[in-house]
Amino acid sequence: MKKMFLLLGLVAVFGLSQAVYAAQVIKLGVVTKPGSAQNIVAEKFKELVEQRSDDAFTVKIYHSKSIGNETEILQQIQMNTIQMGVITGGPFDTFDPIARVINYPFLFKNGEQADAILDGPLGQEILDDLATVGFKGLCFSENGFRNLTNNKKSVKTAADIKGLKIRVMASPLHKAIWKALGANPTPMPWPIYTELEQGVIDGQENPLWVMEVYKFYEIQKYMTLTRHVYSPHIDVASMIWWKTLSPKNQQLIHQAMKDAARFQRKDNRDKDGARLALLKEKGMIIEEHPDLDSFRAKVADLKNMDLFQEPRVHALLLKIMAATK
Ligand code: EAX
Repeated sequence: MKKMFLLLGLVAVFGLSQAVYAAQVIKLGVVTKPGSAQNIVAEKFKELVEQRSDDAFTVKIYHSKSIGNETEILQQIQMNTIQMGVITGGPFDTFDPIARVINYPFLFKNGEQADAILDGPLGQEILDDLATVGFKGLCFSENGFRNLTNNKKSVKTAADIKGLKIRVMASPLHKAIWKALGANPTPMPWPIYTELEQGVIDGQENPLWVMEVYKFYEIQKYMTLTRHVYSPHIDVASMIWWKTLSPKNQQLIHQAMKDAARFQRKDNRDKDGARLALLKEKGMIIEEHPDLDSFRAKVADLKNMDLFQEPRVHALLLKIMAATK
């Protein structure tokens, strides 16, 4: 009899602990590897959500292309196969054209200006619009200002770009930018080390952290600080999943992602000086003061292209342009 009670007791305690401690798992996807900008956001988010929810939520981070490229991750978020993602702005283009507005060349002068717009009502218009394609847009973290690297020659003016085979993200806008600049743009999903190493492409463009974390200094000789596009990540959740959460949990998750984004943007910017020094030390030949006016002139007409003709997309672009003048 005594044994029986003990057994029942154990079952009760075990059962109870299961009920109390069965955390809801949030699957979050990033395409990049640990140390990358996206992963820093994801890891900070995980830490904050688990801590603030007393482990009611557990965040499982899928990284390093373990669940596909960025377009494929977004498709899985739409279907709620995974719940969240920290995804570079570029690939959102093909889901919702409003997203391409933030990737417009030479739009933001610096990170602080980008923060002011993206954290304000204009950024909110983009986040809200993503609901039409199945995403809850939470906030923006950053990849950063993108710079050109290549293995053929030192690029000082836009004329030097002519004929270079440059890998671009899966984004019609990015393709149009490099076509306008005179390159031969080749869309290709991340990562691209092998293609650069084998010379399938001459160059690529990304923020400084990428050259360090992905060791592009081993395979790309020249870099030009073009800063041609400020590249945010859009931090999103599956709308299907979002609607199942209580308002309290929505608030907890939203705030944790905003805090993670703020943490990461600062972290990324703080490290850029040291990165430039490191890339020089590793032997990259860096053009720090290219003739950016020559770049601006070649992309000046993009806003009149078909890509921006949808009225709401065009209107938002003009509003952001006016606000960043
Ligand atoms: O963060 O595809 C790209 O060029 C992105 O910037 C990449 O995810 C690195």
